[in-house]
Amino acid sequence: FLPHLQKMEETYIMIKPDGVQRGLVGEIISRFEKKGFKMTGLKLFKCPQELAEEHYKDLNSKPFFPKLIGYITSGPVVCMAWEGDGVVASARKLIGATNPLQAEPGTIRGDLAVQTGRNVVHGSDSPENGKREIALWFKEGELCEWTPAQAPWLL
Ligand code: RTP
Repeated sequence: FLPHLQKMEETYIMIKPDGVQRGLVGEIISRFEKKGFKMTGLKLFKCPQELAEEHYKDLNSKPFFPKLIGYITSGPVVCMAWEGDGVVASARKLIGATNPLQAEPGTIRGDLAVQTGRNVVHGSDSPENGKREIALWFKEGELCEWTPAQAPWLL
């Protein structure tokens, strides 16, 4: 068992087009940085229809699916990979409930969003989906392995 070679838990976080359009990119990234997680991938990206459909394939029978795909492909998104202890569940807490009306103040959606259909950010719902989504949205060579100089809890 070599703990330093164990891959940390990782999650895919995406700032949706409304977050980009409203100038919330810095604010949202800042919340994950301040929490103490490590960013390993970051890009601004115009999502093709097929990728949006693949990402949300579990929802493809829902009535809101076409609207959701239209929303996600309506403008650039910010794709991110983040790493850390319990990062999947913790990021979901920072993000808050799917419906911003139910999201607690202090969460990203609780503070910055109003409608479910414009809820500014996505976060993977399990470590397996974290891996799947990072592989889906990033190409090889786009992710960056690095060691923070002063954050021993990340090592
Ligand atoms: P996400 O995947 O974006 O992090 O959201 P989530 O897990 O909190 O919610 P999920 O149920 O997976 O839904 C994915 C996204 O679909 C949109 N949605 N619209 N009734 C509606 O109009 C409706 N329900 C869901 C939201 O953008 C939601 O985040």
